[in-house]
Amino acid sequence: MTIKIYGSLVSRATRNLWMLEELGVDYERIDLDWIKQENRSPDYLKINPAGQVPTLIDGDVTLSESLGINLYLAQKFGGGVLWPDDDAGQARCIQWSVWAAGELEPAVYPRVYEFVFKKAKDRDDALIVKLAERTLPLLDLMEGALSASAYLVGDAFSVADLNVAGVMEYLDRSDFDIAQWPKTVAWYETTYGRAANQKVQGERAPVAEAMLKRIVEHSRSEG
Ligand SMILES: N[C@@H](CCC(=O)N[C@@H](CS)C(=O)NCC(=O)O)C(=O)O
Repeated sequence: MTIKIYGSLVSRATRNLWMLEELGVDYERIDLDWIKQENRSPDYLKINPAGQVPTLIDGDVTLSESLGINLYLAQKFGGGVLWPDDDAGQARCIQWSVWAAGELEPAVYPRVYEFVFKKAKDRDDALIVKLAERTLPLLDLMEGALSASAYLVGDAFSVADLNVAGVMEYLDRSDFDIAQWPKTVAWYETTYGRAANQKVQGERAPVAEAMLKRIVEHSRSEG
């Protein structure tokens, strides 16, 4: 049965689309219109009670949380490649993914809110400074890890890299210059530039501007 991913190209579902492209696994993407509240329909709430995207359905497995979905996909389809064979490597993939969701995302996602969703005059400058202060030690940590090995878990690309880069993308989208962390810059360029992700980003680009404009106008009209 084909895997289903609920979520548009302008949502965290792109992290899962990237993973599915890496794995060469067939999937069907189902877009939900957030402005029309399709993510709050009774049918959708049955599969994701939080009313959020992405959600994955793979046979009788229904999962939410983009980075958790990627761990599942790597474990199921990426053995020896995106999912290391050894317990220690697998544990470190989980560690970096939990770090991306619990430490990195709270520091970098609110920047997107300030830079993409708000008008320049309405930005909260104090918050932007606070977020930058919170981000610096996280980038130092990554730089340290990437000074020891080419990728986050040893010398091969894994789900750890995909999950962390999928969150770091928010820095890219919110004017945050990472030049002072050269190993991280090189790693990000190689990782984010992978063909599988470029395919997803290539599909996203033509629809993103119009979709974001609509979302931003809606969120501004809601105050
Ligand atoms: N931690 C969740 C966050 C999911 C999330 O916030 N998704 C957004 C779209 S990217 C959403 O569904 N927003 C609609 C809402 O919260 O009502 C994940 O990584 O999957």
